[in-house]
Amino acid sequence: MNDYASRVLNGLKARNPHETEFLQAATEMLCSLTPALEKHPEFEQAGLLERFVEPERILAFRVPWVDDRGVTQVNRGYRVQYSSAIGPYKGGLRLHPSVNLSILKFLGLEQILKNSLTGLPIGGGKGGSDFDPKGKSDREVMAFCQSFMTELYRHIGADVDVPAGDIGTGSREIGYLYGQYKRITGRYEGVLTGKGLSYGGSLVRKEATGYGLCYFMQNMLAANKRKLSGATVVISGSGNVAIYACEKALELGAKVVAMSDSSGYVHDPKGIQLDVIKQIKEVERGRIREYARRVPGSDFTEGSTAIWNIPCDIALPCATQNELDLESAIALVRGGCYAVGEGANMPTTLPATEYLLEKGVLFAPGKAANAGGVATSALEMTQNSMRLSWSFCDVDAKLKEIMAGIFEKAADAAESYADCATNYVMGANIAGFLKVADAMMAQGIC
Ligand code: NDP
Ligand code: 2IT
Repeated sequence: MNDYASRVLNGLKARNPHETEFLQAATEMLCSLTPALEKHPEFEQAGLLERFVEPERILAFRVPWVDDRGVTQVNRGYRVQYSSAIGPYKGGLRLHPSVNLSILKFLGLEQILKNSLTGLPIGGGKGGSDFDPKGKSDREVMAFCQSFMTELYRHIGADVDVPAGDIGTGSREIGYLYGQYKRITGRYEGVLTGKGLSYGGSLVRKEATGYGLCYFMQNMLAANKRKLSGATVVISGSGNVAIYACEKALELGAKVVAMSDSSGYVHDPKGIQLDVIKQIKEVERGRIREYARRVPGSDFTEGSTAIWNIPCDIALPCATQNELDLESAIALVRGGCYAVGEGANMPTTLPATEYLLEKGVLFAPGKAANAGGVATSALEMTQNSMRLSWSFCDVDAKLKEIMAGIFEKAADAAESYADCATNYVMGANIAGFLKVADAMMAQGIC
């Protein structure tokens, strides 16, 4: 890391000593940027990095709602409006008991670079709450969403800040949030993405992150004389990203042998039956252990991290941050894994990422590989502005093209700046950063 980046990182550590996830994401980014910073000494003069790592605005608010027993509950709501250098703030809302500012700032920082890589005009933001939708009735979820939006509506807008889904926020939550926004403001506009198809949603948005991940992997594997077809794949998680990564991987001829949720994983050596997973997870909102009860020959193991002990060619972590640690990376390499694609945001710890790169495992970083979701959100915004709905085929073709473009940007930047032409971590960070940096330089100190 060069002196400038290291001073900025030390400043962040001093100011945010307890924000471990945020410091982890900032460390990875700042380490990667050294060769680009050396080429652009003018960035230091303009305090560009100091401004880049500091969110433009952080909103924190109380979210009171009444549960089914008539008891008042209070959650914390947040929106981190990180960067509007290249477009309106854009990024998801996470609903999970672990949500805090460290997590939302790490996600927001990643989102700036990810959104830049899509090539579309979207800035970076993230938000959410420590509310846990798990085990809540539809009415409780609606009460929470309406209360959350009753504060958030004044800070967002189709050209200001456009939230979407993330962990715990799916089409049900987006529907309730959208209804409340419309009711308060009287405006029918593309203020949220991931909407239902009957009220302004885009075809392919539901599938986009998982499909996009597989498109990215296809590009990366092809460039390195490998392919998805015929590969054995392990996917962690069984939510939106994992399910559609599995669907596309199967369509492309891979065999998926394991999936998980936060309670454990199922291993099905004959190949995961995706219709059973969809029934349990999307329809019944159940637990993955149920799969082993329904599919003979499969088994369930308590605890999700041991999923990486299953031998595979390709690993797709699609659950949450830091789910793949050094021990898991060692197990993957031992099991013959030659490629890892991050469907989740920052699922791989720094030591695990370093180890995988060192061992020559092809590594697709999340901010590049999972950008298909937000890219399709931007396509949803475009359709909303145009008052048009594109066909599944049209949106899917655009998604494919965007993912190929992201791979090319990451690969070109790796080739120009990194010691190793397949260091897509460095490539993605530099390519994403330079576009935003250019816009910030053009717009003066702000
Ligand atoms: P979902 O809520 O649909 O699914 C999350 C999945 O991950 C569930 O299987 C969940 O299990 C598991 N999980 C969540 N938290 C933990 C945890 N602490 N430990 C172990 N497992 C956990 O979320 P998404 O699929 O939308 O998101 C998954 C990841 O992908 C996140 O990192 C998200 O930021 C990222 N992402 C999402 C995009 C999107 O468009 N949705 C776009 C780009 C990235 P359980 O049900 O037991 O909690
Ligand atoms: O992490 C992500 O990119 C998302 N959760 C999707 C954000 C979006 O605005 O579609």
